[in-house]
Amino acid sequence: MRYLTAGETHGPQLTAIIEGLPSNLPFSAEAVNEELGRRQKGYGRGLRMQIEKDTVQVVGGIRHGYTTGAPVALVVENNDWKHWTKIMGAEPAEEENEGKRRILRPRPGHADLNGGLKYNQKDLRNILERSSARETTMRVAVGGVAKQMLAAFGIRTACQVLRIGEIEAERSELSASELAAATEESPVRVADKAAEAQMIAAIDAAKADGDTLGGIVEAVIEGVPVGLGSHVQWDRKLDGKIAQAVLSIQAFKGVEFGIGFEAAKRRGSQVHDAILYSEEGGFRRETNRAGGFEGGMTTGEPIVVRAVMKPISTLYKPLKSVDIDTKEAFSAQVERSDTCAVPAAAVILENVVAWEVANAFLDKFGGDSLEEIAANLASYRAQLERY
Ligand code: EPS
Repeated sequence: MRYLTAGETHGPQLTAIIEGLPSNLPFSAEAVNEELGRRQKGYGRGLRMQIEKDTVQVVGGIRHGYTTGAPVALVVENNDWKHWTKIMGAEPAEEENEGKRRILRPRPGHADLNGGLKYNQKDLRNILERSSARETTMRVAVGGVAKQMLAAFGIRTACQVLRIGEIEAERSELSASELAAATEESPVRVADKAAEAQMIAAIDAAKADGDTLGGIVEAVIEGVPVGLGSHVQWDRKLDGKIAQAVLSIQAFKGVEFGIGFEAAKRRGSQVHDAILYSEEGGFRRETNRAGGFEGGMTTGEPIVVRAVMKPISTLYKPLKSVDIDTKEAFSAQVERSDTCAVPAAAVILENVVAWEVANAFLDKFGGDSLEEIAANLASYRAQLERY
């Protein structure tokens, strides 16, 4: 499967086309909207989230609640567009609007300067409109479809925030469905109430200082069969594919699986997961420090992916920058933005990983219809039992 997204943050709409979904997959727009709503929540967002009420429109590939096998096309309209029609319209600019809201002072940390140089744009709006994390709306819409496919095969996903700035939350070891329930009502998407209050205070303090905060988020995927991905070729290793997808999320700077970077400090006996066997349960692991992967393949234990989001680069007290016209030193452009989007980042991570897992699932059990995939999965499970 593959998907593409299109659309600008202040354009009329965002669009995604998903190619390769099997037919007969139950599809609920409500379930996609739930994911979109989860992404919009979170303490620390700016005014934009009060303008947008992200709702998906299905404009291809679904009929009467099921996929047909045709490309699925999804649209989310930007409510903010009505304020930007003159500035962002596709038609030639009217004379009085020419150059209006031109952005000339690139924000350090954003795509502004590199993009302006690369695409030879003297209005950096032509870069920031597309590099904006508004695009993650469609990653989540696409993930919302992937999650429905995974759910049809008993695979569940969840996420949590583990750190915002200096404040660390205690990592919850709950199962995916319990974790989803425990974090859903938290404004910072943590199960740890003490950390929640401290995180909110840290966001308030950063906002008062005109500054921003990043953090660490985690996604958990449970019920994944052993053997998704492969050790035989570098680009078939599923942990590698997930890492690439995760680092493609706006502002994400690092990724780890299981105990991750902690493995560098420990001896091997404290890193690897002992193998156990029982008649009823087959093979399993005593621990899951590997985060569900060995040799680029799933072990059958939950996939545990963590990622670092850097603080948002649009600062109300901006860093030094240079005007691209005059080359004079100036403060960077101040644009309306968020203080902290880490709770939303957790939802984005969960959905981006869900897509990669759904894709690997189809690679292994591929078929054109849900029934064909179910038959392939059943035959693989029977093979595992005979092993
Ligand atoms: C973003 C800047 C802000 C965020 C936006 C991402 O938008 P605006 O400039 O319109 O206030 O709110 O995030 C979203 C719109 C969203 O849906 O998450 C940026 O520069 O990346």
